[in-house]
Amino acid sequence: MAGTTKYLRYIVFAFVCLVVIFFISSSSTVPRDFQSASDLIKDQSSKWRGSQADDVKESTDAAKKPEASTSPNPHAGKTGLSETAPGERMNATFVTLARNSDVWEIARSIRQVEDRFNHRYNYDWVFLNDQPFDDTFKKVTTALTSGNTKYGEIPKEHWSFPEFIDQEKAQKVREDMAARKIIYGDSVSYRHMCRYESGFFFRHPLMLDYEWYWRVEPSIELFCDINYDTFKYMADNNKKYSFVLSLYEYVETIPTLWDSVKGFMSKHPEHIAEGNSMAFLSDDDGNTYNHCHFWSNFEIGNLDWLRSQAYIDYFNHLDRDGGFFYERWGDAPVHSIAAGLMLPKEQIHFFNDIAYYHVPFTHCPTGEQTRLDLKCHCNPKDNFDWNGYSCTARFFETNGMQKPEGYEQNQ
Ligand SMILES: Nc1nc2c(ncn2[C@@H]2O[C@H](COP(=O)(O)OP(=O)(O)OP(=O)(O)O)[C@@H](O)[C@H]2O)c(=O)[nH]1
Ligand SMILES: [Mg+2]
Repeated sequence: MAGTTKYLRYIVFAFVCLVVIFFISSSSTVPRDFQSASDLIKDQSSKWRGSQADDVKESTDAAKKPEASTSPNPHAGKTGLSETAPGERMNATFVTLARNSDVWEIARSIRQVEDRFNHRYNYDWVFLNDQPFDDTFKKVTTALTSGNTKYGEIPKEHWSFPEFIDQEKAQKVREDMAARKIIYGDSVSYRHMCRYESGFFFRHPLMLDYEWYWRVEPSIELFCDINYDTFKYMADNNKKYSFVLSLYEYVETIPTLWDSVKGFMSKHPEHIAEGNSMAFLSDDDGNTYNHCHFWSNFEIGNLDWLRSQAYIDYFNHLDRDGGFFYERWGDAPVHSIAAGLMLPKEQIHFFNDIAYYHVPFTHCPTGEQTRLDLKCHCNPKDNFDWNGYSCTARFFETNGMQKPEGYEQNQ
């Protein structure tokens, strides 16, 4: 009898267990056919998905949640969680000239470029330096970029005094400029940098693989989403050079630059384009320079144009005249004058929709609807375009372009 009671107890206990298991499994929302935790996360997120257009935002949100990250890979999310833009890619790269000590400043720039644009396009990034890049620089920048990174050392002959430069004369200029407190006036490296950006970066072996470049400097900011391929825009619209900010050059740094340009124009009239932007550069049809230039810390441009015979002849002529060392010619006026004279004016593009900051100037798109559509976070009051020191109004006039809606309030 005692044995029967024991068996009965076992049967009742087993029955209660079965009832409990049944209730747990029928009230659970965990679908049994999921393969892994990531399937489960995907399913949960799809319940919140309203439309396809939300995909980018959603995956970004998921990336921010620590519980959604199951991978110990320090580069996790590099490509996996962002929506890649469909379509072909151009033969293009970002390019940055930097020192190892610029690492944290360039890190900020890269993060902004990736967040606002490149996480969808994954273009490559070429870094150039007159010294070897160190491991920290390479590690940090590779982790932040979504495309391939390449690191190049600049050949010595592109970062040193050419033999025709009189060293003593150059040194006296630096001392004089230091006494006159001209910014970077006493710096040798700044002069090598300006000359390199003017005449050599596009000829670096790593750059020879590409047709298009986008120059990025340390500590810049991008304030709006860029939802289209800017390189493809340039190609499709037959553009060769572009800018976001323009201004007047500091005249003390280029007293004889225009004389050298005039020498080039008379030696090589075949390189001067019909329908060029002389009216942007000069108020007296080329007799004098008005100092207007496109600010070259931002540039999207065509490398084949910079590698053309016309541009190389232009650079060599200027270089021989020695103003990179006997004055302090900047690559911004050098590039701008080249684009202004050797390209038909329609081939220079103003990117109103690329909102940009490099100390101390901001380009914030004129037009409220543009700023809202592109999720911009710049203050329109900071926009420099219609300020008296900007040359952008002149660019619009030269090109017969209508100034954007709302520009008057911005002056
Ligand atoms: N490798 C290397 N890069 C340099 C050197 N000097 C400047 N650069 C880089 O060249 C670019 C322009 O230099 P900047 O110091 O930003 O010059 P700038 O924009 O006229 O002046 P800032 O207002 O100080 O930004 C930046 O990308 C720098 O990182 C140098 O001596 N070596
Ligand atoms: Mg800079």
